[in-house]
Amino acid sequence: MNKVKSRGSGRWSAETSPVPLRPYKFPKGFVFGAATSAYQIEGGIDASTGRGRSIWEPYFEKRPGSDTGEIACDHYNRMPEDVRLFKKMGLQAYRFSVSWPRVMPEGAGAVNDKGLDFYKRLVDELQAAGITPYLTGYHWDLPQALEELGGWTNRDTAKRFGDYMEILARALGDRVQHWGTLNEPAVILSGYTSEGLAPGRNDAKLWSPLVHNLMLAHGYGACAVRAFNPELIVGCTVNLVPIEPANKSARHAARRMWQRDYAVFLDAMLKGEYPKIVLKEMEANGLKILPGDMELIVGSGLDYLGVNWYLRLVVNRLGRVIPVPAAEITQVGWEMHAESLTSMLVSMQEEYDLPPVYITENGAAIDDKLVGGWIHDVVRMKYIHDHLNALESAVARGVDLRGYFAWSALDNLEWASGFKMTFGLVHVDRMTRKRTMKDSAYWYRDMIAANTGG
Ligand code: IFM
Repeated sequence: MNKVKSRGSGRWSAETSPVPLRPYKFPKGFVFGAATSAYQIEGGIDASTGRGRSIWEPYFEKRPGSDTGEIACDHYNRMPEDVRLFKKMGLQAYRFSVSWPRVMPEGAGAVNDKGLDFYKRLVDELQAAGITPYLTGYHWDLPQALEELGGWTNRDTAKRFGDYMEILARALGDRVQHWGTLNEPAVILSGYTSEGLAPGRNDAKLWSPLVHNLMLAHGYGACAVRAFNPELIVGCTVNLVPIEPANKSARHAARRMWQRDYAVFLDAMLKGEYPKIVLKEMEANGLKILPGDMELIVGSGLDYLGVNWYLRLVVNRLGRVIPVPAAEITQVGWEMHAESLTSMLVSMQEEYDLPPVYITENGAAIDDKLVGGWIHDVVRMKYIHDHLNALESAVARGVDLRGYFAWSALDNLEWASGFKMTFGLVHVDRMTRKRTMKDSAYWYRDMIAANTGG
C-alpha cells in the first residue's frame, strides 16, 4: 500500500477524494454491503428482552472493568435508525447475525418470540429500504446453558444448532434468501483453546473434537434450512489467513499451518475429508468420526463460500510468525497486504471445486480522530480500495466472486479488545451512541453508486 496523505478538516467531497472512485470489473449482480454481528452491536441483553445468557456474560464477569456487549451500539433499540443509515450509505446488502440466546434463551426448547420478532422487523426494515439481508446463524454468542453442557466440545451442540436453524428458517425463510451457518469456525474454537475469546477455556487439546463438532453444526444447520426450502441459498463463512513462507526452508511449516488452521474446514466442507497432513494429529487428539458424518458435512453442500479476510502471516521454518520489515499495519497490528488476497483465492480455485465466493468481511481497525464533526479515515478507504483491486484481479483470473461486505457497518465491540479497536465505516460515540458517517462511508457510498449506476 502506498502512503496516503490524510485530508485536513472539512466536508467529504467525491471530487477531492484522496482515494480513486471507479467502476470495478466485477460480474453482473455483484453486491456491495457491510457486515455486523449480534453481540458486537445489539445490547438489549436485560431480562425484559427475554434473551438468555450467552457465554460472553460470564466471560466478562470474570474480567471486571472490560467493555462489554451490555449496551454495545444499542442497535436493539435503534435498529430502524441504523437501517436508515445503511440506506444513506447506499448499501445493497447487509450481513448480520442472529443471537442464539435471544431466540432460544436456553439454547434448546422454548423460543423467545420477542427475540424472533426483532429479526423479523430488522429484515422487513431492510427490505423496505431496498437492502438485501444476508443472515448468519452463529457469530460466537453461544447460549450459556449449552456451554454448561460442554459447549462446542459436546457433539450434541451441533445437533442443537440444527434445531435452532430450523426455527430461524421457519420464522425468516419466507423473507431471507441468503443464509450462513457459522462465522469463522477457526476463531470459534480458539475460544476453547485459548483465553482470548469466550468461553476462554485455554485447553489446546480440545482442538480436534471442536473442528469436527463445528463442521457437523454446519452440516445440521445447512440441512435444516434446505429442508425448509431447497431454493434458499446456504453457505458458511470461514476466516482465511494465507500463511506465506519466509524462505524455501519454511515452505513445509507454512503449508502445515495453513492445512491445520484453515484448510481443515475447507477440505471438510468441499472434499468431505480432513487434510491428510493433519489427520494423524486429529486422531491422536480424540477425533471421532461416526458413520455418515463426513457425508453430512460435504453433502449439505455449499451454495457459496463466505471468506473473511484481513491479513497474511509470514512464518519461518519452525512455523513461527515473523515480522515483515516495513509492513504497514492496522490498529490491531495486522499487516495490510491486499495482493495476498488475490493469490490466496486463485490458489484455492486451483485446489478446490469452489462454489461462488463472497467476501463476507474485510476491513481495517484504525485509530480514528473526530475533527470538527468529520473523520478523515483515508487509510481505511485506501484499504478497501486496495482489496477491491485485489478482488478484481482474482475475478480476472477466474474466481467466481459474487459480493463484498465491509467490516464493519458500525464501530462496535471488538470482543475482549473492547471499543477502542474501531473497524466501522460509521463512528459510534461511546457515551451518546450518536452515529457519524466517516469519510470511508461516503467513499463507499460513492463507489457503490459508480458501480451500479446509482
Ligand atoms: O470483529 C471481528 C468479527 O467479529 C469477526 N471477524 C473479524 C472481526 C475483526 O476482528
